[in-house]
Amino acid sequence: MSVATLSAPTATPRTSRPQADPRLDAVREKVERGERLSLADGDLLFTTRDIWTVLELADMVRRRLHGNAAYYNINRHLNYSNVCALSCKFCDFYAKAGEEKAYTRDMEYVREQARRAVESGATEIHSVGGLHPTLPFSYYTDLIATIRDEAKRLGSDLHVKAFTAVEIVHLCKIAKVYKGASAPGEEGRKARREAIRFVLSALKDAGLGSLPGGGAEVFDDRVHDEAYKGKIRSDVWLDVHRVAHELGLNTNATLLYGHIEQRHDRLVHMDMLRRAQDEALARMGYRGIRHSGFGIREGEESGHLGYTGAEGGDAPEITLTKPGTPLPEHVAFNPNAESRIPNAGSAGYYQTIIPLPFFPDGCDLEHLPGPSGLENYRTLSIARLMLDNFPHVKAFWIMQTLPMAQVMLQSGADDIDGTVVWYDITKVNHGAGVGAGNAVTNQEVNVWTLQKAIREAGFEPIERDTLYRRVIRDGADGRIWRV
Ligand code: V47
Repeated sequence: MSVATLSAPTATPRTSRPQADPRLDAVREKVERGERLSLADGDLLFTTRDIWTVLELADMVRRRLHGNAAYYNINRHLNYSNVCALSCKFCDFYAKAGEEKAYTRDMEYVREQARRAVESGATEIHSVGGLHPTLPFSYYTDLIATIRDEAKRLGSDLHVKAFTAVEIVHLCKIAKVYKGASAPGEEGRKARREAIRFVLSALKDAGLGSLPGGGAEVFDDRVHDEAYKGKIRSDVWLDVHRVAHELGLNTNATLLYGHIEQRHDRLVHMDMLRRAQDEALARMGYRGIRHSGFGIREGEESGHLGYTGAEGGDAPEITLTKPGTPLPEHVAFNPNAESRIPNAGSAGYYQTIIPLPFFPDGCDLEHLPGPSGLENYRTLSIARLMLDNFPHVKAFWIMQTLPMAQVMLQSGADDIDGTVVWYDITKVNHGAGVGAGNAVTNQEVNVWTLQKAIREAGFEPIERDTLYRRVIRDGADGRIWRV
């Protein structure tokens, strides 16, 4: 048999797997056309036994957006304090002041971490903590300024991605600017946004570069009241990110799943995020269409978008998954490249969705099993399919594990986060290895391991900075970098 005969495409029959679900054909057509999926489509993707098609469709979208690239970064997590006024049921991180495990880092410690980060070639410090009841507002601006200053002193730069939306609202209270924010209706909302703007502006002046995606959990009031009562609700979380975008800061978003929420709650969460992103992209100058269809319809103005999660307004849909649609980061740093997107770079947006599987160990919901591996694959793939206007999907390897993250790169994810080093929020049990059976926070992998994992999964590893710009390393030891 000749080689030509071997490779010649014949009638290309579609593989018929035993579980193939013909109900997914309509979803496939929408994905192929780049059309926005409905919540009903999402329900089907969650309940079908044809998991392979779910993964395959997510891979199709992922490759359309990112081709063969898979991103990682060199970063360091810095948890500045675990002391927290809240006691969320899913959380094993928090401590009460005076408890043995409670800690709060001083500026000397912060400076030392920044120095180590620079020495390891890091481009980012990701810093979050509990809602500390007594630290003054100046602690938080000092924390950012100290990191930035130390990096500068060492002739380098560190992007500071810090404070979840929950912490930002706490800082509004610490800074005593949140009065009036609990007033009902528009008056309260206005006061809240002003308070958030005050705090974010001060943090930005100190050197804050972006907001991480934490604290979102699941945007559902029942789940909120049962598992994290006392935390901000979805409307406030979305408001913090909205104001950050207005100030030109990019942000991320998370979804904490696999505890007491329903699968449909995850879809509603995704829908609220993509509608908030419709708004953010419109602010940048992307134009969208109303309701069905996709992409940029020539001549149609996005106009004013009233939507926020709480107001339930009606923003035009803006998807990024149509072939040829430029990703925000591709125009944000090159404003001349795309005159169609006039405010790119001056307004922020959601960069990545990070589905976080619930870890039961040690928390008040410890009796729950946590999500299975298959559920993790499915949820991440569905996030890729539903969030058609999020440029990136991160398989946070710390929580997903590196082997699972490799498969996720083939089924929706394009990013696996970074070298991390210390991570205190969820710990790992290394059995007989590092930590000798105890849960530990030192969860570092080196760059070589990350690159190898990506290559093994069939992708080209691309080092990115926090804003998804390609990092170029100069010098013999590779510690000097630029974008
Ligand atoms: O908000 C807490 C979650 C989040 C548990 O923006 C838990 O790039 C699972 O937001 N089981 C913090 N999850 C982490 C986070 C994050 C991580 C990596 C990258 C980025 C980014 C953001 O961790 C919290 C909460 O949702 N969390 N406890 C738990 N037991």
